[in-house]
Amino acid sequence: MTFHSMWAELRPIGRSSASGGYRRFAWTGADTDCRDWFRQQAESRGLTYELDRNGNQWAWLGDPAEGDAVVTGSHLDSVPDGGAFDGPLGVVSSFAALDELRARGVRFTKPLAIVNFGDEEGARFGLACVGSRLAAGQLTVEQAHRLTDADGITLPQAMERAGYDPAAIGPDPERLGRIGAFVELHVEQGRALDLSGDQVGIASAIWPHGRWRFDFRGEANHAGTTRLVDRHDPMLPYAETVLAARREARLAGAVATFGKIAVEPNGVNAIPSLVRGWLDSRAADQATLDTVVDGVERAAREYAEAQGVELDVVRESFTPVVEFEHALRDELARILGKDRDAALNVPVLGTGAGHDAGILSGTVPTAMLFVRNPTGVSHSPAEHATEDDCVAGVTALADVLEGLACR
Ligand code: HGY
Ligand code: MN
Ligand code: MN
Ligand code: MN
Repeated sequence: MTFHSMWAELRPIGRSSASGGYRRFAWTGADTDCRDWFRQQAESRGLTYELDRNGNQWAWLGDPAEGDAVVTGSHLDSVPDGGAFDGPLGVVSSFAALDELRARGVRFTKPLAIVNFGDEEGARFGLACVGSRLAAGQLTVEQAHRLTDADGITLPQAMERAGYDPAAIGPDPERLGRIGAFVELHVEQGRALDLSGDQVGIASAIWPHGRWRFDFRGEANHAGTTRLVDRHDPMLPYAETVLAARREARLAGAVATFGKIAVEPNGVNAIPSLVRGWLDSRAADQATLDTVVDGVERAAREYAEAQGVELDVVRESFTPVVEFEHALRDELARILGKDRDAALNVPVLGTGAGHDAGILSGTVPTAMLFVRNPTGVSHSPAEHATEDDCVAGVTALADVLEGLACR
């Protein structure tokens, strides 16, 4: 099966006909359809299909018990109205790269696996990389059981409703211990490759990033009869805090986004009692990230006080900086740079986007390959990569897998 035909098969799953964006949220019907697609791709290639205790899917060539496996893959879930490439490009490219290696007639000297990590985006339960965090022991079972979606459904309930047994979720050190290297191919979520004119690049690091919830509690009242001077309207300090986040990020050379809001009672003619806003902030280093978030919180408290509004700030998730292991990263550069002049000019680039590879990097040697995204747009239906660049990514991934698993 070619990259193109696999892509055509997967593409319609969970896609909105209105926007062209995706709604592949963890343990929903669209997620289950993607998982069925993954299993069908695995079994049609004679790979050994496995579902691990945390709902991550694995397709094995060779015996995992041998250890030192070379693993590739990514995720199939999406953000609300997300793009087609973020996640799925890595999974489809993994199967296509395996097909290419088989066509080359290579002899594998190590076990090889393709993985689909569950719930990478955290769109439903609010925490990114749930499947890989559970496996790596970075999310406890108790924390996982407390994850709840907007309808009050917990993660275990959602897993059960989707036909998965949540009883066994938890750390999977034995499985991760069998992995010698994990390489994730991902569409670039930025324009570095477009600007450098390269089709494929290698990741150097993932910026530290986190999510903070700002709860502004005011006083519900009638929008038509309450004098301005008598109001304790939480929408005002929230709005001023959004502007403060942009200001702090710009000053620090970082990024900060209020992309999600919940208002109670959320009535056109009612002054809100509660405005809940989520801040996503990321910076090239920890000190800068701290400066931005502290600055936003300080400003928010001043604005809230000025309106007689209470404020609670809760850090909901955080991922420290990930410096990908230099040895594996340089091995990829050597493999990919073989046809280039001595100065390996395969671009090496940092990213502000989080990935399962970042979660695993504390446990397993990990590396990432990026495929050019001509506009850099991601987490949007407009996300795009040309088929030519995608196929170049498949070839690069096949080269890397051959270099790592067929020595
Ligand atoms: O949020 C992220 O950076 C990733 O796409 N989950
Ligand atoms: Mn994403
Ligand atoms: Mn992703
Ligand atoms: Mn009324």
